[in-house]
Amino acid sequence: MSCTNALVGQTVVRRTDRRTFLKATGGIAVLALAGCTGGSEPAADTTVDVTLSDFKIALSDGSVSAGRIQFDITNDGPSLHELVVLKTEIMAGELPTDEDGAVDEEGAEGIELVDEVEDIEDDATATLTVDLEPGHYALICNLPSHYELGMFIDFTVT
Ligand SMILES: [Cu+2]
Repeated sequence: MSCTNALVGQTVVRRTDRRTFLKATGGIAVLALAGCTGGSEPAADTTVDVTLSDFKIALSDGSVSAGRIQFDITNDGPSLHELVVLKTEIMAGELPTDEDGAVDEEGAEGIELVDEVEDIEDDATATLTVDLEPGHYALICNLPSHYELGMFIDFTVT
C-alpha cells in the first residue's frame, strides 16, 4: 500500500466544502496512515494561523522556533489572495518593487523565495508547510498592487 499524504502539504479547500471534504477523505486518510511505516512527511513542529484580507496579513504568532512550520491560511476576502514566504534581511514593508508594484520574488538580491500558495479564493483555506531555519522572513501577497496596499508582515524564526 502506498503512503499517501492526503492531508499534508499544500491543500486548498473551500471552507464551505470542508465538512464534505473531510467526510469524503477521512476514511482514506485513516487507511493511508495505517499503511504508513515511514517515508511520510513529518508532522509540523509549530502551527501559525495566517489570515489574509483586503489588504493585510495577520498572524497568530510573529515569532516561532526553527523547524517545520505549518501555516494554516484563511482568506477572509473579499478578494483573491496568495501567501508568499520570502527569506530576507529586508523589512517586509521595504522590499524593492517593480513598476507594477510587485516584489521580484525570484531575482532580487537578498530575497530568497521559500515557498508560496497561489490563488486562495475568498472564503477558502489553504495549508503551507515549510522547514524554516532561524532568520528573518517576509510574508507577502504579491498579486498586482496587493503588496503596496499593505499585504506584508515580518516573521521571525529563532
Ligand atoms: Cu492579496
